[in-house]
Amino acid sequence: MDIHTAYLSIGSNMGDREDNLRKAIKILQDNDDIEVTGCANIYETEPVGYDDQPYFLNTCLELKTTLDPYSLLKVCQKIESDLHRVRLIKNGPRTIDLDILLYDDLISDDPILTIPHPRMYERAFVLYPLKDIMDYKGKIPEDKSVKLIDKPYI
Ligand code: X6L
Ligand code: MG
Ligand code: MG
Repeated sequence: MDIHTAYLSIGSNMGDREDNLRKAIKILQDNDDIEVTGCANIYETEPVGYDDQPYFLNTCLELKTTLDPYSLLKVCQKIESDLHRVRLIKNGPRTIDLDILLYDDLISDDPILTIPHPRMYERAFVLYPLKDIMDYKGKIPEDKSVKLIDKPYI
């Protein structure tokens, strides 16, 4: 079975945000088809897309996986439902959000799963953690909406 490299963005802005991130990472680590090979710092970030909601904690992960992109998406969606994500407001608060940013060098414009993630290169809350775990060649603009949470992680 081929082993693929994927990068995920994770975010939470409801309940115990850090615990939600950790629970999601633990579920991924416990999946026999996934190995978590990189874990970025945690950042506290201003909400984007819908202003009237709490600040997020965001991070990114590097995975090695035998799953194809759609099976990986299913795993992410199951984690969102297991951690009680409820969709009330578009772009609104959520206990957990897992987005597939990159999968090898795949380019897919399928509306169900667009890879690379269509807005990732504009979002400081994605780029700051991502640059912790991959050698990102692009320039990352300074952005005061993203603050490193300076403490040991896992
Ligand atoms: C105009 C219209 C401008 C829509 C921006 C931006 C929509 C971001 C959705 C937008 C627009 C999104 C997070 C977040 C969201 C997160 C932080 C999204 C989906 N998720 N803000 N906002 N962290 N800081 O994980 O990314 S909603
Ligand atoms: Mg998202
Ligand atoms: Mg999402």
